[in-house]
Amino acid sequence: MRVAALMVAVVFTSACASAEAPAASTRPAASTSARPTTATPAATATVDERTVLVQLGEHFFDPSAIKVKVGTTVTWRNNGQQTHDVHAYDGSFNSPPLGPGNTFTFTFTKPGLYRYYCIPHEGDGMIGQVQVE
Ligand SMILES: [Cu+2]
Repeated sequence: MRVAALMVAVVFTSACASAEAPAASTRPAASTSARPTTATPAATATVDERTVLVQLGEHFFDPSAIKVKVGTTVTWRNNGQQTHDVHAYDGSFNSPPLGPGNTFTFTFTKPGLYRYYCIPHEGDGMIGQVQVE
């Protein structure tokens, strides 16, 4: 079920990227190189890509734990029906409230373990972490 949701997330992201291409451009809108790549839903997914997608749902982050290299940009996308947000416990990053379909991105420039949570749903276990190496 979650795999299907992840695939949907990638499709949505691609469609979004195309829709945001400059209208005046005469070039084909085929720039898929920056498309976020989803990680396998392991306990801690190790990802080599420069851009990683984490989806938000009710009430979880998926994948909830990822391991990335310094310089990686993580995009959180709310694929749920409720409003969620993304806040680092150490204050490294704070998203505004994210309605359904909205995204938040942050580029990790320093190694470390970044634990984060969703303010309304922290009590429901909506927490995650990014290990940056
Ligand atoms: Cu939430």
